[in-house]
Amino acid sequence: MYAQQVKSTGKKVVSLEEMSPADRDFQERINRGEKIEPKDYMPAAYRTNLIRQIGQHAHSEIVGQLPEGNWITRAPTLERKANLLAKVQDEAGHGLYLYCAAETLGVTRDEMFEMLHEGKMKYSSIFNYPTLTWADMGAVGWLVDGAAIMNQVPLQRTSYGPYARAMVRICKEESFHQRQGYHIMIKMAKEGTEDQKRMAQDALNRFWYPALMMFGPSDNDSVHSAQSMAWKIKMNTNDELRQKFVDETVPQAAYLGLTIPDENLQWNAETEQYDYSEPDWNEFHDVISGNGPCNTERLGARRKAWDDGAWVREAMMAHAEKKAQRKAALG
Ligand code: BYC
Repeated sequence: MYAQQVKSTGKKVVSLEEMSPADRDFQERINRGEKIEPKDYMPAAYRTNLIRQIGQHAHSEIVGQLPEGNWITRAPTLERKANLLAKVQDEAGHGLYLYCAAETLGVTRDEMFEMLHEGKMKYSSIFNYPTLTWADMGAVGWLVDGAAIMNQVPLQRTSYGPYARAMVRICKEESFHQRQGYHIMIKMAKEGTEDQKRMAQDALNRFWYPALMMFGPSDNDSVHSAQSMAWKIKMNTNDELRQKFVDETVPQAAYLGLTIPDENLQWNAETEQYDYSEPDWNEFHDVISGNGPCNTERLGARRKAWDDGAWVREAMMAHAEKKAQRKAALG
């Protein structure tokens, strides 16, 4: 289904001496911490790489609505329903800010949707896992939004102005998302019945490794990290952020009285970090190649939404055209 899998770009990061004068000026601006704005000069590969990352990020937000949307009608209380509804709406908003940021680079939203629907652009692997119980809404908020924040807070300092600014608001909202998820976990794992505790542990068992995979392949296998970090499109490596996530999440699991499903997890006094088991990278490759548990369903839902919305897009275009004609006729 996905045309692109993890593969090497085969390109090395070019040194300042090897760059053209324009590219050197550009790199020096980045090194000084200046923001790059849409009309500024940028190397073609910087533009392409940003469209790839921002576009995939936008798709992740939109596809990310699906596993949670599934639970809105089944939330246990009116308050939980309102919170979940607000979270899912926020994710639509995040997608829109990000599509707008990508559009400033010269790609249209229709083109990005087409690439998503044709499997030429990815979305986060995490959304190809099913949400089986209400406890999964807790685990998704706690772990998935927790991982998203860990990755996105540094992106507020990314070199491309429109992307950095979009991330500021997104991060504020993600923080609410993480807390609503953790609160569900507190209710179920600490204050709930035995059945609810079991459900919370089961959700943690199923979402732990997929959450670790959200940070991308290990640094040795990351195709884009070196260049993206030189351009400050990425501020940290995949492994750095994954480690930070583990270190912050382990005490949270302990507070909940839940066990992280990793026998090798232990504090390392020397590195002052937790040692942990890596996710199954074969599974990661399967999922991003289109063979995860829900890939067909998720992409099918997005394609259907696009097709079902065709009449709305046509009606809006016809209305805009009529309005323009009327304005022209009035002189
Ligand atoms: N899933 O060279 P690498 C969220 C791909 S959700 C799928 O390390 P990069 C949220 C990667 O695209 C989180 N594919 O890549 C929404 C590349 O393939 P292509 C979304 C993945 O870009 C709703 C290949 O593997 N967040 O926010 O340097 C509710 C090689 O990887 C994944 C963002 O998108 C994956 N997990 O690093 C709740 C943040 N990992 O493109 C939460 C912005 C890797 O060459 N993005 N791949 O075909 C990033 O920070 C980076 O793009 C990544 C990957 C860290 C994700």
